Amino acid sequence: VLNRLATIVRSQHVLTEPDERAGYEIDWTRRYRGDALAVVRPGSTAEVAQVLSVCNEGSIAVVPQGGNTGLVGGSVPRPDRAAVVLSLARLDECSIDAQHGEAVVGGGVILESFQEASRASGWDLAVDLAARGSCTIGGMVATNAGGEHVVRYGPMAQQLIGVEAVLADGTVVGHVPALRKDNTGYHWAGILAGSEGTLGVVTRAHLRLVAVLPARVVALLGLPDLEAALAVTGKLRRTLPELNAVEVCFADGIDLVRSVTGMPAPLSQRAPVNVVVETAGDDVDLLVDRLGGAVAAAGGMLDSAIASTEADRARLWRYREAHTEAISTLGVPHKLDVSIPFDRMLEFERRVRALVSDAGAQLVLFGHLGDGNLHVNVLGPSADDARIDDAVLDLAASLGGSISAEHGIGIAKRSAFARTRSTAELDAMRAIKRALDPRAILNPGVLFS
Ligand code: FAD
Ligand code: 2HG
Ligand code: ZN
Repeated sequence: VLNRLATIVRSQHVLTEPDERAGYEIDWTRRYRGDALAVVRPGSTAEVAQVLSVCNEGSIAVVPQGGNTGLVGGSVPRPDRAAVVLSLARLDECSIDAQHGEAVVGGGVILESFQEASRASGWDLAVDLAARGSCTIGGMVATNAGGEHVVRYGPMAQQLIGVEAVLADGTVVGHVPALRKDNTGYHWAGILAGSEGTLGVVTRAHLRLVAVLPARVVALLGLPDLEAALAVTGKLRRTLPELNAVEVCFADGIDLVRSVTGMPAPLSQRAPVNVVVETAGDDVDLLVDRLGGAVAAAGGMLDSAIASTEADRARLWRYREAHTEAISTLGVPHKLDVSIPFDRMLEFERRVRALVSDAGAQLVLFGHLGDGNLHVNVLGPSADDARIDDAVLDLAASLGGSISAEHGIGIAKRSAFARTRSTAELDAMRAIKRALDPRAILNPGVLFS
């Protein structure tokens, strides 16, 4: 099989030596790891199709991998089943339609490279996240990535005009370029967004872009507690249509980021809760006035800082964006990305703190407050001890929340899947999986055991 794969992609793109494979076999968190039979790096949709056809014939498991920044263990082989890692990094072509604000982008294009190209032509992808230097457009489609601007523009699924993908047997589906309006049967983009590499390999995406907004303003608000932060968030959402992000982090998280980065304190006093707010529009002075006015009118702040230059904005964002990397310096975190209804958020915060403290573990909480999405990071329990994961996900589900807001199920959360999806829904999902991948070669073990 490896010889046949080498004929398709050329032998230099079939990596079999342990040191060549190593980086593809362990995930970003270092919690998940498995052996790859080989890493195969196709350079076109046709090559992906031929590779899958060969693997399907031999019932060989295939793990699609983009930037390997996923946080639920879905992008690396499972310990119980060796697999071919299909790296899509070479699918790096991109064409931008600067007149109409659309782009056809290869699945392996790195978000940051795409941002540079599209911004130079006056357009931007509405989804942005701190892993931008490594995550790929294909991975973002496959995980339906959320990120920092969901509050304004929605997640990746909402940016898709069309998707081209290769099914398990090598069949290519989806029209790319696609049409803005096309109601002819099932929408492949909708089916593939969030499918986590279990239904098809995303080879190209046709993206809807948004106009670059030349002016941006960021504020960091220091608040006494989460209740005050939620109250301010509601007021800002009502009064500022230009609201681009509403993110939250807590004093201990800021302390950790400061200890890792050496950054100074962001505000004159250490605030228990910190909210990062961004607005974007045409006129920076107007944005400063409007955000400043809205913050003053909202009240309840211990202190605040506002930034309009690029360097100052980046500095305020860093207190929030550096959380993930800073947490990893403390050990291998248990990452639980949950959505909570706004009216249960305070109860969730109180109970999750008690849960983690009772387990003798360390909690770092932060997230996308405007979307009701909290990132619960727990340090202490060993990587294979899932008790704290189960307890936190149970709590989220019992409050009407979701066990995954934006990172997906992967292998990390499959045992909790049934907590928020009915048996009928799971059966329907399995039926779709069986129809498109009858030999279960695509990312087996992800979503379903
Ligand atoms: P990978 O990690 O390679 O793969 C992720 C999943 O998609 C796997 O199941 C894989 O099999 C599948 N896959 C990858 N490429 C393809 C393809 N072409 N076709 C089919 N399946 C494929 N996520 C958010 O939603 N919001 C955030 O704000 C956010 N911030 C992050 C910040 C940091 C510092 C880090 C490390 C991660 C963050 N993430 C965030 C998680 C991660 O970046 C996203 O899930 C991202 O979309 C993964 O892209 P990737 O190319 O790295 O995919
Ligand atoms: C973010 O919002 C990412 O920064 C990562 O989704 C979350 O590290 C995490 O738990
Ligand atoms: Zn996030």
